[in-house]
Amino acid sequence: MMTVSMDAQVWAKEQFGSCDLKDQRRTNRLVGLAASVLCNPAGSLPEQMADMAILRAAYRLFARDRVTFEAIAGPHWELTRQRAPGTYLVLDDTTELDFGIRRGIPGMGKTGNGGGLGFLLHSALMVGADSEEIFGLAGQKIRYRKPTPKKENTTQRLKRDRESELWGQVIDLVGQPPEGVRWVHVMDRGADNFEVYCHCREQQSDWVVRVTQKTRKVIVPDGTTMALSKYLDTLPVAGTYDLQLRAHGPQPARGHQKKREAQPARTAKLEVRFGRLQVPFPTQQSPYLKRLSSVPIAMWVVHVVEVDPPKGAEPVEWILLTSLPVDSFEDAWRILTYYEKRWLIEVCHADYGEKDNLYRGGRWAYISRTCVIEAGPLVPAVQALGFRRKLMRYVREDVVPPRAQREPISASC
Ligand SMILES: [Mn+2]
Repeated sequence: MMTVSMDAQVWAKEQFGSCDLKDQRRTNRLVGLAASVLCNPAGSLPEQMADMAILRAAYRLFARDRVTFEAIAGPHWELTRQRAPGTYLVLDDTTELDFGIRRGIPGMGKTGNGGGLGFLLHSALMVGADSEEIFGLAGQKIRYRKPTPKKENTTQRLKRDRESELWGQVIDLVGQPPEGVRWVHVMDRGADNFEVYCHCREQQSDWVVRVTQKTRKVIVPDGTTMALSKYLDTLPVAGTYDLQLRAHGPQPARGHQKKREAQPARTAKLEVRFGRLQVPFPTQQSPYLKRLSSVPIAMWVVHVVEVDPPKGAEPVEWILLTSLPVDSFEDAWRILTYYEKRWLIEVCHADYGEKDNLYRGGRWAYISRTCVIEAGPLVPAVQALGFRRKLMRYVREDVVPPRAQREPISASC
């Protein structure tokens, strides 16, 4: 029989003790379950539960109608959002959880290139702006991918519900910051979408977003409209810095990341530029945009690009759009440090990936099939909360993930 430490029980009570599952006994069971999960966050559910009776009880709990993803994780999101005055980063990202095609779990959607079954999980992880402190998840949303219609025009596409709306939905779920608090949503290329900026504004939140299309049209300070790449060419160099890049093997294309050839380690010389611009209101509008006033949104752009990359190497380049004013190299530098924090959400999601074998462990076949099915979205919710501590340990013990190797070694302006 494994023992659950007092510390884990205190934590579990704080995070899950106020979950409204319409029966206090269910909440108590959930608290006990979460404490066990926390003691072995990397294990599968059968490994985390002390014995078969407790494991069966866990699956029975998950099978209840009232026990939903939101009901379990909601109080934790709420706790995360209660912050003292200051600036916090909200790192948003989507990951896929694949439960395998052979398990035949009904209600799941296609994952990967269509070869898996599972769902998309979009998470908002709240971290310190000037520290590596992790406060927890501020909101999450699950989406089951549906087949997209084969023949449709832009108008039809904008009318139906789209996967890209996940960003805005989670921004709305995280909501407006409390008095004296500033939230900066830090998002990757998947979020470079006018609707995302509108959601941030509606929630009185700031953003840093990596640009997808260099060719996107922008309105420059003198009022002319041009391609973003053209505008970047006109900006003066504000400063330079060196970046140590690790060697890496060949990487296949994944998500919105392109295929990469193997590269030896190198020191990249980077130039930093910044400027003001406006992103024009789209000509093709979704029903959501039609409700808003059709004015452009003023932002700043920070451009970092490697000069003289070695032959055959893809130059390092980041183009970031932000609502935060950038008037100096120091301001641009701060925006870069915000974007560099994204490795935290990537590690968080990689952790879910390991959970692919949630129900392996050899014993899951003993459990009634329905229970396993119902538990699908719930187990990751519980695991996610245990994850916060694991991540804090990574930070404390200085376990450096690949992305953090991109630390600047010197800067000048
Ligand atoms: Mn992403």
